[in-house]
Amino acid sequence: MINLIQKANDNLNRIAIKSDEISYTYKQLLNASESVAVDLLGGKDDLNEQRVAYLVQPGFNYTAIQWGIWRAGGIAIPLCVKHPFASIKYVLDDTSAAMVICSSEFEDLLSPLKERPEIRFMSSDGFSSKEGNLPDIKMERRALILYTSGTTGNPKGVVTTHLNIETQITALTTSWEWHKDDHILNVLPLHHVHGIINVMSCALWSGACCEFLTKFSAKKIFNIFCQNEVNIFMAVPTIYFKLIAYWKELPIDQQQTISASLKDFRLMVSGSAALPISVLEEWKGISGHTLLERYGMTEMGMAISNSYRETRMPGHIGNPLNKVVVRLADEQNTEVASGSQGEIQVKGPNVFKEYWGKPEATAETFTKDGWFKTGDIAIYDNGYYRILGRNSVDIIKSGGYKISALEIEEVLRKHEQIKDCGVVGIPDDEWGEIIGASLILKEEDIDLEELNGWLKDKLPGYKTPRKYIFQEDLPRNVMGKVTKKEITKLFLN
Ligand code: MLC
Ligand code: AMP
Repeated sequence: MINLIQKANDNLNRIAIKSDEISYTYKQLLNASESVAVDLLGGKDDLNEQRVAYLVQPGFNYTAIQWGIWRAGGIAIPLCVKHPFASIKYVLDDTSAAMVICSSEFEDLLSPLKERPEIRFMSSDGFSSKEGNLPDIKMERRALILYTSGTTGNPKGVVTTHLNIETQITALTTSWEWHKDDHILNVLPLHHVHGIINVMSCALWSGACCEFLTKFSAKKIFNIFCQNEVNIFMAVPTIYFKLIAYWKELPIDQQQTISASLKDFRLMVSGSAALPISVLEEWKGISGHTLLERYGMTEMGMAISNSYRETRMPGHIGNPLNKVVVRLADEQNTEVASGSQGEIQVKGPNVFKEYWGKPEATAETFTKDGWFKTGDIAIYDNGYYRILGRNSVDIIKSGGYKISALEIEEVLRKHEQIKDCGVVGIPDDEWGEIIGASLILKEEDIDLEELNGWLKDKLPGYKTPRKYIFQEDLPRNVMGKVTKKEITKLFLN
């Protein structure tokens, strides 16, 4: 049996999940996930890695469905609750999903797919209590597909096995000393590793409680903190920025109440994007905590982390986690001399198996001797790794989401008034980067409100350009290649 699920038997009467103000025990989670598994199996012995996608808000049902898919032998594909139909359809087509589970709020969105005979639709509310025989799942089997943007246009499905996931979880539960009495608040989306692995699965592995807030709200987060149950929090830098901004506007007595609650936390973590030192310092002033910054990626979970007990070095990401081997390499994939900068390359049982259905892309992302090439450039500096940037200008990180400039350009070029375009990330204090698009128009004018409306059903909000400029032609180098840095400069002027 999958160890993460097996371990729940040690904690049957403890609270596993709190969502919508209801608490659920590990026993309820085991029972509910068994009912899901039996329904999905529908009399078969094993789903044998059939892909099962689910579109459900974070909470008890989400977790029961994910565990149910795993217990039935399927591969779980969490869909993003903020995605428009086109992005969801892309994932279902790319994975040839056999089943889709969705909650009633998303039924209308998915209704065009219901005519497809090859997909079985199930309601997330429709799992009646059932018991049955479940297959024995080997740890080497595929467990999860998460979609991530890369340097090629469309997002790729990152496949991890149960062993990859368990390694990713235990690296964090040991390093950050998770225990049964921990209580974490999840405010992150559950189609990415930050929410799924670092928050939810680490809590469940530890017999701890994971509380869910489905929609980000600084006010609600602080209200929950002030109930003095939560003792761990993890978020992207943008969320800390937003919490700081909200706190600053509060009357002094409320600020003091919040700060007093925060002081009792055991651990506060930031990751998914570079943590500005100004945010780290302001948060320390409010909470008394030096945020623990760590570094990871969908393809490998967390790889490098500052220490739980020792000094946390601002502006640095720390040292490799348990079982993760890290090196810095040059463009020929040769390890660089100590003190030089290079691409972070990683080996270990935490590293993913493959990009779904893309053997060439998988092969390209590993060196001949098996190192995973992250694309992130770093230096080893005074005993800690420090990120310097990325080796591609076409990857943007906004609000902790990884976004491909090329994917947005492909969509923009389909607009009838746009002849060409160049999309870049513009540095931004709140979002890390915001998306800027330089447009070359066929006609003289374009209605930007109309353009943004047109984009709405093609791209999720976080992939939508926030700033536009107009040019006669895109800046190019002597080889004719668009020079993105020149476009970025125009936005900064
Ligand atoms: C939203 N808005 C943006 C934006 N996203 N503006 C600029 N850039 C963006 N990226 C605007 C909207 O237009 C809207 O504006 C307002 O912000 C609120 O929009 P929303 O959609 O309701 O956003 P909100 O729910 O507040 O989301 C903000 C957030 C979210 C920070 C909570 O971006 C988020 O959950 N980020 C986390 C992503 C994550 O988990 N990444 C981990 C990947 S895994 P208006 O004007 O209408 O108010 C990974 C590996 C690792 O990276 O190491 O962890
Ligand atoms: P994703 O593909 O969404 O999993 O995002 C992974 C990317 O997020 C990494 O390749 C890094 O570029 C970035 N990232 C994650 N953590 C950090 C961090 N602490 N500092 C800087 N960048 C980070």
